[in-house]
Amino acid sequence: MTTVSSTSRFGSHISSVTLDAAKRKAYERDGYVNIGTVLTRSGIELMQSEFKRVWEDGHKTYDPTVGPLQDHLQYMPHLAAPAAFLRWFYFNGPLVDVVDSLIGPNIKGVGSQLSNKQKRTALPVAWHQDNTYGELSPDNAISVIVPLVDIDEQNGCLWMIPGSHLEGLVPVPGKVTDEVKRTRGQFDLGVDDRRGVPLPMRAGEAVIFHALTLHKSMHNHTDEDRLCLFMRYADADAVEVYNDGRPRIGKLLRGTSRFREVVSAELTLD
Ligand SMILES: O=C(O)CCC(=O)C(=O)O
Repeated sequence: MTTVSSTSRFGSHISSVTLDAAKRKAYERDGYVNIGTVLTRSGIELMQSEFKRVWEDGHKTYDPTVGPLQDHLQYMPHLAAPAAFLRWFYFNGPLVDVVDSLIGPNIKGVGSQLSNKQKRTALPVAWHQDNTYGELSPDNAISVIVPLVDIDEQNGCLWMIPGSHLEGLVPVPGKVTDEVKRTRGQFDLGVDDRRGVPLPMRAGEAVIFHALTLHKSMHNHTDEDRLCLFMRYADADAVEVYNDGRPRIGKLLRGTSRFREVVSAELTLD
């Protein structure tokens, strides 16, 4: 069992989470589990305001004709000055201990995004595994989504296929190059839609899911933007399969790495 608490300057904005035996079992069985509330009300509000500021800054040249991967996902700019809580939460927040207890003790941050499924958008994100895009090895990386508003089927919550992480990587029809991501962005993996279950969540909760868990999200039919944080953590030695096995560069959050470039990555970021 892992219990997390914080006495940092952001302590009043986060909630302790416990990965008890039941949640661990659910994660191992289903490939995902809602671990409960990680942001307090004040934390949600602070995060929403940082999210919106960074989002607006990054979308000055917003192009609604691009695919959903560009339309509603924006790489989280760790370096963005006005996003101190966002950055702290990703690097030092309660999720790091949870990940540590599942894949630790050596962990790095390997990607983070702001996910804004904008009001009345007609752009779903198709079934995929997070290892579909940018495959990492070992394949035990953990993705986390924290909604900053309540999410359900009306505004485009996640859908999951329980147990799909046990079935391996679904082959994609072609190489996932940056150009493919930019132009088509998504693949039809031939997934049986009937296996999917919706995952409604309350603002401030966190769902963790495995790199091989099939998931998707549908339209936002409401008049409010659907804001979620997306964060991904991996073993500190994880390498990029699609890139000749080179190490994925990301900030070392726990333990050590055999790759010097990981040990020295983003050292100045708190
Ligand atoms: O934000 C969403 O709706 C889905 C995001 C997602 O599936 C992902 O980033 O892997």
